[in-house]
Amino acid sequence: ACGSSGGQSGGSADDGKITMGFAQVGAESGWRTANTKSIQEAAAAAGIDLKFSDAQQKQENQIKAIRSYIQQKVDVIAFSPVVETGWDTVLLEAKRANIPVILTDRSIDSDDTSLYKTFLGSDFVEEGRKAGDWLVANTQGETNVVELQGTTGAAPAIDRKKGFEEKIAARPDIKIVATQTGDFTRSGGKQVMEAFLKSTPDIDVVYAHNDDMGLGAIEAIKAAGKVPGQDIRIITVDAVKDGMQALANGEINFIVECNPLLGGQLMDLAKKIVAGEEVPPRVVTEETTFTSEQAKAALPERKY
Ligand code: GZL
Repeated sequence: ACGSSGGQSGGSADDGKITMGFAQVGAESGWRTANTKSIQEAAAAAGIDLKFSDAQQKQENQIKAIRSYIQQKVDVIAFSPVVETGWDTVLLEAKRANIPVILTDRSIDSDDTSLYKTFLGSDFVEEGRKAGDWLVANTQGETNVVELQGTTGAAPAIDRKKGFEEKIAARPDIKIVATQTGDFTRSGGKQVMEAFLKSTPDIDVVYAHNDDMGLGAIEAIKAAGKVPGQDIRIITVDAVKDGMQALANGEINFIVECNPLLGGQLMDLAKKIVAGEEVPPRVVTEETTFTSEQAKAALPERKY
């Protein structure tokens, strides 16, 4: 609609369609590509004109993309903040341009909650708790854990660590003996695991903040002549197809699902916001966990 459709935004679409600017983190993992596919398909299905950018996991690229959407006077901006901090300035510019913002997947730690209309995504602390609960229930005695952290400063990395540590605190014999970021990528997970295998004796368990780093760790463990899933057990988060296949094969022992299919809910929220309707400030994604047996059963109809 010309001018501001629904009175809520600076939208300038001339055909009555809502225009959304989406600033994606990157294409670093299987989860991310599934998330992107969900958003693009849902926009098409909802008749929303989507402008999309890939920031290659760089915050400055996301900020540039958001600024360009403001210049283009889109009706609504949505993005997944690569890290929690450093967004207030650009989100204030969006607010002054009267363009509503939706956070998806990852959140920000700003005190000013007027900078965005809602945050649609998983509870990452709960995901870490689920991983910790499984380990507490499935290990006895001294257990040395090495942790492959997600991107430094990213909400899922901070919170998955927090939830996991909260649960293993109950067991002093479970210790994180080494921890480092693998930046959510397969190559990052492999490189860090190679270093851990050289520097850290007696590794019992890998806790990887996503499947892709866990899959990289598997390559390093095999190259070191050990059996992943047996000599060194592996817990990951996401439950993308490649991770679920490794879980079904017994190379990964437990996966906490992190659902990337946020596209449909995002478009519904965007339509409501542009129409000037109220939306909840927080929408938590539905998700579960998988053992090896459950992965075998779920794989055939897994969408991503
Ligand atoms: C979680 C998402 C994380 C995934 C990773 O919602 O932000 O980023 O767990 C992805 O696979 O890179």
